[in-house]
Amino acid sequence: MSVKEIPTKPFDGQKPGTSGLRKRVKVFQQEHYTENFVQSIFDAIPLSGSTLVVGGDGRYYSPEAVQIILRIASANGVSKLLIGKDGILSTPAVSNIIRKYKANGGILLTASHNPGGPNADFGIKYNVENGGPAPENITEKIFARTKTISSYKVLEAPAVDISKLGDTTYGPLKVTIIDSVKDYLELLHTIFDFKLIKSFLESHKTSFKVLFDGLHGVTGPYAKAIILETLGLPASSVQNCEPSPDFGGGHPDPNLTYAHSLVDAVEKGRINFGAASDGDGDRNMIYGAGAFVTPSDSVAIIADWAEVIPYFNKKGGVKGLARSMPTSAAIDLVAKAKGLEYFEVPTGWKFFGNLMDAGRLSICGEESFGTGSDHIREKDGLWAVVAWLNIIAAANEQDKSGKLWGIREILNKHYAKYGRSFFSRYDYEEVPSEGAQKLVDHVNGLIKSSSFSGKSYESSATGISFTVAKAYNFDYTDPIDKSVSKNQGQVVTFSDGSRVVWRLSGTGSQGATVRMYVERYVSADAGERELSRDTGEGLQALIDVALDISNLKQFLGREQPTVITVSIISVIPSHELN
Ligand code: G16
Repeated sequence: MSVKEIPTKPFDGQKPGTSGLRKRVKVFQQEHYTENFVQSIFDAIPLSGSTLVVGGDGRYYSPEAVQIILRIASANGVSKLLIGKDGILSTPAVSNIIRKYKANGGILLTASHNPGGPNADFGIKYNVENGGPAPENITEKIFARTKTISSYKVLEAPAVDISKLGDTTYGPLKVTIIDSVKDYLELLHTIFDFKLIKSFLESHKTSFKVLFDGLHGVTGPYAKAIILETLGLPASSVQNCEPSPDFGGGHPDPNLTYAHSLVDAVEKGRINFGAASDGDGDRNMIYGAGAFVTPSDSVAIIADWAEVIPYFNKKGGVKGLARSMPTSAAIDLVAKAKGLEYFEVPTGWKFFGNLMDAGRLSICGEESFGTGSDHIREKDGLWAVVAWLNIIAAANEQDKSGKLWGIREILNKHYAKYGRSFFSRYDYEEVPSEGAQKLVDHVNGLIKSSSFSGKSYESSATGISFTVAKAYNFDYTDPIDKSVSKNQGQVVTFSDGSRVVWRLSGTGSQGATVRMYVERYVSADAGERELSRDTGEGLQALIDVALDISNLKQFLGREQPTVITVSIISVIPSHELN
């Protein structure tokens, strides 16, 4: 076996986005394209002699990419690769394995919730030794290298069989093919009260139904191990749990638009507890019949109930809480009530890592269906699902009246205590980049204008008006390493405390995706009627005003968003759902 140096030329646009480099499969399949990016990782970070974890969501082009990494890693002096069987590892599983086996980092092959298949998306992400996504200073180094690369090194050798567990060598490189599920399952057992959850589910066999939808992503085998084998639920409690390279032709994004297989089944079967995860298993959606939990509420509720989750007690209690900037402030209220430190970081899980490593952050979340804790350094879809089951089981154990506690009861209790942040996100996917830039420029113009603050805007449909309080670009200084991230979203706040944010997504693979986030807080004393309004109703006036201020429809040429994240609460109490 010999090492060969292959000449190449830089490709434009190999800049990692919010979470890695994501492009169409056809882009990655170009000669030298994937090799250039992988070699740039090895050039940018000193990885000779290191141990790395490799795995991903099994999407189309993953097997080829694993072999490319094997060839380049061996030629660049990496000493060991831990590879998930068949190249499969969920994103949280990779984070756990990096930490558990003290690896130096990992390469994740995923475009997360983006669709897969020959005409869809692929992605490569580098994670560092704490198990989290590489921070910006490292992704910038990788990007800089992609712009100057002139050759890459490969080991000339036949492909490695990654379908068999065990050890092998590849030139000087040691390779271990590992079980994709085992370590992750062991981790969850150290976190949750599975005994309590199991006993609750057993004693409510007929009155509390559970359904998990894997959306044909990577979580299928993990979910079966947890929901069927560990919790003993019937096979009908999981669906779409066979991972497929094109996610069964679907869009593996757990929201109300793309996870309709879950929504339909939950509504049809009046399922009390439904949940879905995305392609690579780091996102989650919690949805019971008639009760959708916004991700912003979900993390706040998990934080509020944290003491029923054994992990946090073992760690001496919750240290601090955090959310990404566009996420609603629901979790801030929990932090204040509990006297905990809390943080607002830019969008991107990587921004939570330093705070966790410093022991200042235990639970955090993002409106983009990401929820997690410091048990690893990625968000964790199945962790959130089991956390909710743990909370529901504990709520039922605490209430001796015989009332059945489900998602809706937990939500209502939370709103009655903390008030409710009505929250919605409008996504305009794959719009022309020029239009998106015009919108950004226009809002920047308003931010700079001295007459913007104090100006009132009226929603013509409702007659309700909002007065601008503040307008700014969100900049962030990391409290630990003091690194600065500028222009992380444009924010307008109003005199009643409502807020609108515009941001360009960093995870799209084509054109631009504009996100508009709207939030309106209603305090607990507004009463049940106000607090249980449908989100559309609660937010319509603010949405009208946000569209008006940004001139969005005109700049993007879109009447309607591609996806709307809303929350709905029906009038059906969960004890009447069976
Ligand atoms: C990634 C990041 C998240 C971020 C999300 C959305 O998630 O890990 O932290 O919130 O993208 O980012 P954007 O709004 O820029 O599209 P994932 O699940 O795609 O890896």
